Amino acid sequence: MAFDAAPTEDLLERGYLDVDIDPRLDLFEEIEKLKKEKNAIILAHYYQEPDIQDIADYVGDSLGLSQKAAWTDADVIVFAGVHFMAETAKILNPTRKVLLPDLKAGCSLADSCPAPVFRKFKEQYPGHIVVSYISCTAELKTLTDICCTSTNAVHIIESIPEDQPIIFAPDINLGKYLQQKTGRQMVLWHGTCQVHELFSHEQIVKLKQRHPDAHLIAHPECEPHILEMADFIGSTTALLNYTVESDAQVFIVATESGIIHQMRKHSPHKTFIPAPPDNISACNECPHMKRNTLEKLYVCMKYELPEIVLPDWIIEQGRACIDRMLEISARAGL
Ligand code: CIZ
Repeated sequence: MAFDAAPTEDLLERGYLDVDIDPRLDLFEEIEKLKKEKNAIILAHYYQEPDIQDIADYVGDSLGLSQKAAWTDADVIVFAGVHFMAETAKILNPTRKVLLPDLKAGCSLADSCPAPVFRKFKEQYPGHIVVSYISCTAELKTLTDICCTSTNAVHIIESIPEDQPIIFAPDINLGKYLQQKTGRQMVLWHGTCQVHELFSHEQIVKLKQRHPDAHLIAHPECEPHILEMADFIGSTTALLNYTVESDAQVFIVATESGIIHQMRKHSPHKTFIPAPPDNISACNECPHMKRNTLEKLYVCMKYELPEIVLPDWIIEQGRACIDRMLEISARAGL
């Protein structure tokens, strides 16, 4: 069999190149070689599998990843994350080639807010400005005034004059959390993330009984009844920092379980327990994030496919809301 033969499968149908890889290859070494050869940078989200996090040049949340994508001078940005994140990198740095190992790595939250439907929704609220969580499509960003991530969302809402009405999209749980934190009433779009809405209140209570000293740490995309129980609520970066700084030794982690890889690396002597999902769901892993594998990463870098290509109008009109977010974040020292 010829390994590494030129890709023949229909990329669009599969979402990735289907190539037989020589099993004798050390993919870590090969990927390092490709990075140098192509002047490529690998940006990986905290929810990626451990091998991908370990080979990445930068691992972080959407804010950090956007900042890196905007400022990099690499010729190729390899985005190990989901589709909207790679689109954001392309919008911020359109002259670079942006690759995503699997084009079908989507996002349930982004899918919950289709731009044409949102446009009609927005028309019902004249005079409102739109704040969108970065977990939305590039097209939705063209209908957005300011983007936010969970790291900077409170700062973004607080930067808006108090008498200015706001529509917040697409995550209803994050929206409710922000209303509570900032005291601002907002018109909320009813979208959710499939991972953060499956945690089981009952199972977490049982787990807390078994580990009475454990701290429950939760992402604000979780449902309010989970957040009410939490000892700490924050973005992935904030959760990671909390586990480093806290005196607690055991943490129940209510977000996608990929972040636990970094938590263990930063605090090898502490214990991290993924918050249990309901009885129907098998685990709290994002099926989209986990579509990317080390093999797909290697093939994608070798053939420089699949590539993120966006129409010029999306890049032009989608950029302003991300730039505003980055400006407000910089002012807040984030
Ligand atoms: O914005 C992100 O990166 C996500 C999905 C979570 C977080 O809080 O960092």
